Amino acid sequence: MEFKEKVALLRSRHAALLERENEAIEGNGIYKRYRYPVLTADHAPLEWRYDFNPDTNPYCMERFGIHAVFNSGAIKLGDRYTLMARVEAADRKSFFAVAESPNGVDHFRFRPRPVTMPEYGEPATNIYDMRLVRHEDGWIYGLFCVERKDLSLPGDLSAAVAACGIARTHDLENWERLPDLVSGTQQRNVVLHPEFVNGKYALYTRPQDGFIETGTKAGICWALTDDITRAEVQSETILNEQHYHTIMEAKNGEGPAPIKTPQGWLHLAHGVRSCASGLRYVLYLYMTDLEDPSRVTARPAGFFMAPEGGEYVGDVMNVLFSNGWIADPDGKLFLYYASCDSRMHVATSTVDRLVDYCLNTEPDGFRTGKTVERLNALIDKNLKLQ
Ligand code: M1P
Repeated sequence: MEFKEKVALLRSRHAALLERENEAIEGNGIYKRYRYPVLTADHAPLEWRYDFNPDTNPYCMERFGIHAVFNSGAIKLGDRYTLMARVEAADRKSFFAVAESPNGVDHFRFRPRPVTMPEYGEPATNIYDMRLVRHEDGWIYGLFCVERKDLSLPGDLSAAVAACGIARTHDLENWERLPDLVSGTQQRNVVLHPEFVNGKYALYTRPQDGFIETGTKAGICWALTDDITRAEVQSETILNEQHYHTIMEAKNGEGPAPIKTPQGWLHLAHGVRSCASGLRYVLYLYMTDLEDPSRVTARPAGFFMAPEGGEYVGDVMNVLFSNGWIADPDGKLFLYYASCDSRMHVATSTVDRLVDYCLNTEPDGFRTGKTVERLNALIDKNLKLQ
């Protein structure tokens, strides 16, 4: 095939993927999944992957491997549903790239270039999992994980340190990098609360004793900081803790920033447990008090979403992870989640439905007998209707 024909074929296949309409799948009444992922490595612009000069790339081969697109922050910018995707190159390095859609469920298209995130301090080995927050101070913040080699263990090639990077912007294009969060422990999954609390910036943190294990302060924590330009965790209180024989036995982490509802703050998080096939990541919801967001008011038992079908398969099997959702003014909710650190999906629902789910799902009783009691209560209720 001639070079020109090869390019034409690549372009038509890529256009067909970007133009493909998505289809909602009826589910459990709580949310609808969609047939196709909304963003994959194949959605990356062809100019990122090919050298289209026949003199320097006569075989028309890929010159830059894009491996995966996952764990995306989300925000509505004007009328565009906008994702801050974690794009992983074939060399395993992640970077951020913005993709936008007119309707939130398909036609996502990357902006022409990835984000060039300014460095802070020792340049990062890897950056990922941005949480986008429109804060009441007027800025859009991006909080993300910054990974650097653990220099205290020079003999261990995989030893790393995780910290929270902080940057702010108005357009997702031009970023002001602020100092990393100062914390006595490693941190991942740090999220900025969208409002001031007692005049301070409020953070959901996830302290960890090591790069993978969370250790002693086991759970999602709450911390206040006076100045986001010199953010520091001075004290952390546990907000949503891990628990034996639950979906968050091994660890958990806040998802995107919570959504304000009349009934309280609605939170999405991930829970992790160990099993024979490794770590299993599922999504769950909880709520906190409007006036005091450090107080949990609803804690539905179990997962809200777990991998299904093809979502089980990918780079890191058995993982659903979310760090982005968008609530429209009419209450429609777009929940963006990644499967297996490989690709991005959307599920739609409404804020009202998710609040209803939280307020009408009993908390975990931590014993099998309590689970059977819950089930019998529902059966009794239904039998009374007959
Ligand atoms: O591989 C699953 C996830 O593992 C980490 O999440 P956590 O810190 O909660 O264990 C992150 O590396 C995340 O990006 C990844 O999806």
